[in-house]
Amino acid sequence: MSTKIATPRQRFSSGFLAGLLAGLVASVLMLLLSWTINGVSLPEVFGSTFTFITPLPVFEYLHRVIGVDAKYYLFVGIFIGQCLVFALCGGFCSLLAPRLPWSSDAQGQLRWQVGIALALLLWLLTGLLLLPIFGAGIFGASLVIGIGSTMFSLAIVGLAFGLLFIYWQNQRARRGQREQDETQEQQSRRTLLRRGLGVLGIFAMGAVAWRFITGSSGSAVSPNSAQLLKQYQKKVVPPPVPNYGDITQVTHLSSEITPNDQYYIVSKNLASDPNVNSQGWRLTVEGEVAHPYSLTYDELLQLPMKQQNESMMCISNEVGGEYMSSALWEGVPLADLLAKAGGVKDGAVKVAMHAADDYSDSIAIAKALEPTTLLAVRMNGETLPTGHGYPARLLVPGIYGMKHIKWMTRIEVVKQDYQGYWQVRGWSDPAPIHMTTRIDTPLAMENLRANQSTYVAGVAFSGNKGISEVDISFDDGKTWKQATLKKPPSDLTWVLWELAWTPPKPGPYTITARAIDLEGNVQNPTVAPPLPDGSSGYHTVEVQVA
Ligand SMILES: Nc1nc2c(c(=O)[nH]1)N[C@H]1C(S)=C(S)[C@@H](COP(=O)(O)O)O[C@H]1N2
Ligand SMILES: [Mo]
Repeated sequence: MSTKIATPRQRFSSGFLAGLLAGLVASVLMLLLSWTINGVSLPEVFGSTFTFITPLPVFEYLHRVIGVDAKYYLFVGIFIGQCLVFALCGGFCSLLAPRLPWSSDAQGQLRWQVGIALALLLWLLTGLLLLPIFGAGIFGASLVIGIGSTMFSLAIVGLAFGLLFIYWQNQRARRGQREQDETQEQQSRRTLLRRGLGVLGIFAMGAVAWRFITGSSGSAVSPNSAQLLKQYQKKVVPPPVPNYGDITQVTHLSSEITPNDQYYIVSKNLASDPNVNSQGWRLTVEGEVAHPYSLTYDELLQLPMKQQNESMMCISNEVGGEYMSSALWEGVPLADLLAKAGGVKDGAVKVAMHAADDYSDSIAIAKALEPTTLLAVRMNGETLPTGHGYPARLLVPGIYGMKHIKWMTRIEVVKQDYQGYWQVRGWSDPAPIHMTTRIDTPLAMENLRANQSTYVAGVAFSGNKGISEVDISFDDGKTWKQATLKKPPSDLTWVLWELAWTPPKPGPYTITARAIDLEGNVQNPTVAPPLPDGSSGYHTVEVQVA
């Protein structure tokens, strides 16, 4: 049976399968190009639009159910969708190509020129229609990677798809000719379909497994918030004097400084964070400044540096969650970079920051000029790692991680409001950190023994207001016991705390923790989800005492 005498339906489905396979290879190639040579990654472009148009309540629901890992599901969904679109292209090509007089050779095999024509068509459609519709401009003109890189990488991906498609389509047609037998043909088609779906399935399972491996640790917020709220006193005047002392570095208690390879990582990017080459990198300072300028990496490194201990927390961190870490940073004060431009002009209201992954955000001028707002180039004594924003990332103590822009390329002083990547998707713009206390040990559902001493320990973090007190309750907030604090390296970091505890009698216990900052503000017991302003409430851990 040749493709010539196959029914339209057979032609379509055989083209669909060849297209699915070629599309899978082309899509993987697209990711590889984006990782290696800054090629365009269509899943990023589509994903960014998807999160932009998703109504806030839907986003909020998905975020609550799936958490920060939602982006991996989104990526797998888009990736599979993209493969299916390639498959449809293959199907229609097989259906329509035989109508073109030049498309097949004497044996009824599709010529490779058809693959090139298909690639050209897809290239034009993507560059002139799809990318502009998805907000990336003609051939990615408004992406940081730019037109050239987008045109080039799309062309390679398109050609790979077109030629592989022709190859597999003809191979199938040839096999079909040999086999003649209709049932065998269908069997082989089914096998191919199974293989194709199998590969996609493995991808999907990989993503799901990923989620469970990296897993959310099952954080809990106090179930008795009503009672906690009733007796909540917002501010303690004067603020408590910190109860500093020696603490035991018990198992599971976070370390004061998080090693670079254990520091949490969050980015909007679905599959590929930018890999910036410092050689061609420039940092531009422009907008409402007297003298706009740009710096090379080496010039940036020559500027006076400041060391700063600071912890960070992601705005999507649940109370008790893992998206919180601490480091010793080194960088140039943003105020110095602005001063070098002759200062900001009158009427300027914000400093917007742009990054190599088309991420952007802004901070108020006053915040930009604070001495602790830095452009960091080193982390824990090492060159800033790629995942944390090499060559340079912003630090803005007191504000959620969202505004700690990584892979910085451009500082733009603006005289009108500026809403960043997550703000146009519904997240807070001022985004001040909500004070939080995490119980690191005991672990949830851990079995303890009555009359045997143990430790309750963890970290408390206020952003930039330090911690003056941490209190622990074993009776849902009726009474509190003061924990010992380890004197922190700065007021911008989390504070390690510890309380020795001997459970008096067997039974279930709920441990609740709260903190007070150096100004006397007490941690808010009101339970709130991360979206839109960041989570609040008290972390609780339930244990069994035997
Ligand atoms: N360029 C860029 N910067 C970014 C992001 C991003 O997606 N792109 N994500 C932000 C968010 S939401 C957080 S919480 C922090 C995380 O920084 P880390 O990965 O170094 O911990 O980076 C911020 N800076
Ligand atoms: Mo974040």
